[in-house]
Amino acid sequence: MITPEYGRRLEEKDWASCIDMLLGGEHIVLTTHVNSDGDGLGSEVALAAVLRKLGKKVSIVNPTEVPPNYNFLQEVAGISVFDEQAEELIEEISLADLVVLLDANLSDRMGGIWSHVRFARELGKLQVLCIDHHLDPEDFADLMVCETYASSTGELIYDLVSAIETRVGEKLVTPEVAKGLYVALMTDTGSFRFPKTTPYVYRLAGDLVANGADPNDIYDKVYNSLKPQALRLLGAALSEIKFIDDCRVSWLFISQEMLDDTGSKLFDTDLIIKYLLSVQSVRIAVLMVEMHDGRTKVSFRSRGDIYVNLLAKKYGGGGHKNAAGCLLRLAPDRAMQIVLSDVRDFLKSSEIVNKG
Ligand SMILES: [Mn+2]
Repeated sequence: MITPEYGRRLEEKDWASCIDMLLGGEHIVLTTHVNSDGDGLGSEVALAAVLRKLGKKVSIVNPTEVPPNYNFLQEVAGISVFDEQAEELIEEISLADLVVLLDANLSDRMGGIWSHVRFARELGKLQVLCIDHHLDPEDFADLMVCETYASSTGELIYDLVSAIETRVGEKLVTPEVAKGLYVALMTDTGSFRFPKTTPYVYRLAGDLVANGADPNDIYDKVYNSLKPQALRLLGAALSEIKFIDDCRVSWLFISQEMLDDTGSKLFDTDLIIKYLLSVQSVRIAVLMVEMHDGRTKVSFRSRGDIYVNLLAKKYGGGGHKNAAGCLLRLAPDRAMQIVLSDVRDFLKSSEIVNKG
C-alpha cells in the first residue's frame, strides 16, 4: 500500500526550532504515554543519551511501569515511574525547564504527570515539546512535531538526531542510541512489515545495525521474554475469540478474573491482539480488557482503509488508521454492547465509503 506521504522525511531546516528548544534546555524531562511501548521507550532512551552527551541534565519520567521485556532499556538509561514515586518526581518536573513528550499527542496520555507539567508551565518556567506520529493531535504544547507519515516516533528521532549532529558538528549516534532507535523502529513496524515500512525505514534500520544495534539480541529480548503467565493468558484468551458479521469482525473480552486466574498483567494482553487479525476475512478486530479500576481498555485493529482511530476518537481515544485505542468509563457488559454495535455500524459505513 502506498500512502500519499510515502517517502516523506523532515529535513534539517524543519527541525530548527525543535533543536533550538532542546539546546536551550538545561534540565530536560523526557516522557511517553501511559502503558509505554517499544517506540516510546526506545525513543526516550536514544534522545536521553544524545542530550546527555551534549551536557544536558536529563531524566526519563514515565507515567506507568516499564513492561519487563523492555528492562534492558531501563538498565541503560534509568527510567523513573511516576506511579511508584510521585513525590520525588513532582519535584523533578518542577525543576525542569523542558518536558518532551514522545510517541503521544494528547495531554492526558501523560496520565498523572500532566497536571504537574501543566502547573509548572503555568508558572512560566517550563516549556513543553511534543514529538509524535499519531493522527489528530491536540494543540497543548509549546512546539509540536506531529508527522503521521513516520512509521514510528523513533524514525522522527533518528532524523532529529541527524539534524542535531549537523548543527553541533559532532557524531551522536552511539551504540546506546542505535539500540533505542532500533527497538522503536522494530516494534512500531511490527518487525518491519506494517504499511509505513518504507525503503527509508529499512535504510535507517541498516544504519542503526551498522552503529551497534544487534537485531537478533534485540528481537530476542523484546519478543521472547514472556513469563509463563502470559502464555497461560494467551491460551485462555484464544479459546474465547468471537467472530461476527461473516467473520469480518473479531472480538475478545479479557476479564479481570482471567488476568487474576492466569497471574498475568495488563501488558501481557498486548501479544494477543495480533491473533484477532490473523484471519484474512477480518476487517476490524476489537480487544476489550477489564481494568483494576473497573474501566475497560479497548484496542482496535483494522485491515486496509478502515480508520479505526475515528472509532477510538468517538470515545476520547485515538491512534493510527489501522491501530487505535481508548479507555471507557463503563462496566464491561455495557462497554461490550456499545462498542460492538458501533463497530458494526462503522464497518458498514466504511465499506460504503471505500466502494464509492
Ligand atoms: Mn509509536
